[in-house]
Amino acid sequence: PSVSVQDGIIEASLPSGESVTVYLYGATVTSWKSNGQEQLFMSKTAHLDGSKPIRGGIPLVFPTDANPKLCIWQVFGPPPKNHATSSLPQHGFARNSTWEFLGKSSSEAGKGDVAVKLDFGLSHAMLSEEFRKAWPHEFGLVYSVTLTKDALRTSLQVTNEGKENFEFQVLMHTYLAVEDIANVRVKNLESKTYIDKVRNASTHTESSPALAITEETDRVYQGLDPATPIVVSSASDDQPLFSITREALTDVVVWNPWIEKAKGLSDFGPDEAYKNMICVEAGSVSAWQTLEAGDSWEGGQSIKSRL
Ligand code: TA6
Repeated sequence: PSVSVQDGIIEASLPSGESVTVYLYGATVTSWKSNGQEQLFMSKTAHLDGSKPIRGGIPLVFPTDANPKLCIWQVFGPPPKNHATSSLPQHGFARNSTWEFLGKSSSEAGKGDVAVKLDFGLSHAMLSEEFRKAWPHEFGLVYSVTLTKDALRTSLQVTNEGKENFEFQVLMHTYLAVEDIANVRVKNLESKTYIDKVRNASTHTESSPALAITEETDRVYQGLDPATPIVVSSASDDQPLFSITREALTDVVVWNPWIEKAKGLSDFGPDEAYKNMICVEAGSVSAWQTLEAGDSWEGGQSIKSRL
């Protein structure tokens, strides 16, 4: 495998041609190419200069998914009293902080395949003054991005380096590239409970074995078995496009802004690009993970593409 580090951008590629690109800004995966194709969606008007979170790839949401300004707490239940995250920006600080590249390692991935793993770190001391004040807990994050021939894995290790417990949420806000959202179905959500953020955070049970996206969709599916793959498939030939398994993440958010919301997002472009993406986001967001002082937690996702 080869790895290059240039201007805060780390690129790794395998002899078989797959490649991944990660920006130190937010430790954001911005590109994953396999079978010669880009697998992740990136808005044409995304800010790649650190001026705002990157609209595409895999933004990392930590320590909270909620948006205190929109009083969205009712979606995930009221935070613990005077919760530290209530003055953070939407989706927390991880995706708009500059991480450090801890290094790379390659290993045998079995069947003669190799894997290349890129590690990124973020700690409390590295945060901006504003974020340090807003979230005063000593912590360490190690985010690992692992590329193999047929999968991309991202996993996050959270360590509480302080003297008190803290609560957190985590979400891997993955933008998957699709040719036409009208031809996309999401499988293995049937009979799962979800919170519908488009319908006033009401709770529903999924009735469809193959969910079609035909309007603005913003749903938090809860309590899923992480080992059961969420499959994004093509309706026309029922072929799987992506298969996502998780570890220790039991929620999955399905999001598509659709027409109006896409127009309303200044860094989502072109407007019609909602047709070329679907966010399937592995996370732990419907409750708060408590991490005791000195403890660590790890969770992640593995995405296979064009199986
Ligand atoms: O994960 C779904 C969601 O929270 C939506 O509610 C929408 O806000 C989307 O993420 C984009 O959020 P962002 O903060 O990246 O603009």
